[in-house]
Amino acid sequence: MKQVFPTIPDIAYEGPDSRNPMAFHYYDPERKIGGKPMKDHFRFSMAYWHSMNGGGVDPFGTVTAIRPWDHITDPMELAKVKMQGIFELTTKLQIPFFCFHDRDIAPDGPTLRDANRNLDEIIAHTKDLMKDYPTRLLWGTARLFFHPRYMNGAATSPDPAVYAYAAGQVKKAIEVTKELGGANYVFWGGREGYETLLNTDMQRELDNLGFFLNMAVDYKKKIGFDGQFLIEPKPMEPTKHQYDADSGAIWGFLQEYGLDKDFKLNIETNHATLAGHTIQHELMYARIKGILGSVDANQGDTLLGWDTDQFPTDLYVTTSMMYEILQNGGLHSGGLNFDAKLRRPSTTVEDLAQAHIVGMDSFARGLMAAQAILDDGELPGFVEERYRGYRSDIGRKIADKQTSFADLEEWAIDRQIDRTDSGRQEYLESLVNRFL
Ligand code: XLS
Ligand code: NI
Ligand code: NI
Repeated sequence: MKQVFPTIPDIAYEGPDSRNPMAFHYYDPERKIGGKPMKDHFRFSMAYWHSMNGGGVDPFGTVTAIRPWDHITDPMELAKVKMQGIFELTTKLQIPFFCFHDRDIAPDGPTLRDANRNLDEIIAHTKDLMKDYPTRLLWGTARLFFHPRYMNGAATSPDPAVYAYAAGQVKKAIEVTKELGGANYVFWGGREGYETLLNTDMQRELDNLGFFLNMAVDYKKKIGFDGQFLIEPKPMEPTKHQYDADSGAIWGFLQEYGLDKDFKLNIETNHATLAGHTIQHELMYARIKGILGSVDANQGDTLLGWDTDQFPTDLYVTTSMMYEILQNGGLHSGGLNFDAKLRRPSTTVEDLAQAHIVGMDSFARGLMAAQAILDDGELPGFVEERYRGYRSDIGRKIADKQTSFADLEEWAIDRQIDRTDSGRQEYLESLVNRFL
């Protein structure tokens, strides 16, 4: 088979002293950290939409990227070459998974039937590629935000015709995800929110969304798709407000609509930033509620207020992420999907490979640091000790819920209760820095 990226070599681990930009310096797939090979901690994935499409487009300018398929004009041929491209590039980079939206990978059509026919042709091609390459599907999803029909939302559209179309589109996307052996299926509510409350019936939109997701669960069970359903929080962009704003908002929503057993979360670093949280906050919240499913790994820019989807390079952030993921016992069916794109002036396929390399190396360093912090034990021990009061006496009663306002008042009324122990934040920050 003719290669799509003939200039990209197979990328291997060469160690921290190597100056080869086409090698891993920290990511050593088989090396065991905490008793588990690095590759199993991460389950890295490449995002089709950023790496094969996109190409540097922003609201002010068109494509800048130079790609081997630039001369191809036939949409089906183009789709097939790009699909081979992602299989080839992931294999060379030792990335075991990819992710896609239905309309990323195959041309749309005037009706859903036409679009489905195009999709089927590409799915057949993808199944053939799976025989030649080791790459597998981490998750599929439906693009419910691009076409003009979705300008007012999909499952929260005021127009039932759009709602019906979206249901049909998601049904098909779940089917093809199952056909490709996808480990998960993602719902990102790209326009499930509002631009203004002046025209919005919020209760109806939330109910419609809850029903939509319940129908998806029914259909998943009906066809026997055993992948994990995931919802991806994001507070805004493209709309002013999205209902799946953050982990906490989704947890409440899932419980109200009886969906909490059927969904976990796909948490994205830059979306946490937009929600005014750290990514560690979002991961920790999901972890303690038992709904940490998968991660869209990228990073934002603190000086830019939008979803810049940059490749992750911040070691402090990757360390905090792996600290949560390790305490979650790993990502299970999930993985670390590079939902990340090159900066507009980074135009070459070498840039694309090197962006993934630095992302993988950054997570390798984050993993090693996080495991060392856990092994050292002082940081988790500090947190444990901070709450020691709840192990005995009145604290024990509170922890066991064996008390009342009257009891607590009686206990407290004649004591002089003053400030508590120091939180020691600065010392703990120095402690973390020791492991970076
Ligand atoms: C956009 C989202 C999107 C989802 C998949 O901000 O991150 O790419 O991951 O629909
Ligand atoms: Ni994402
Ligand atoms: Ni995003």
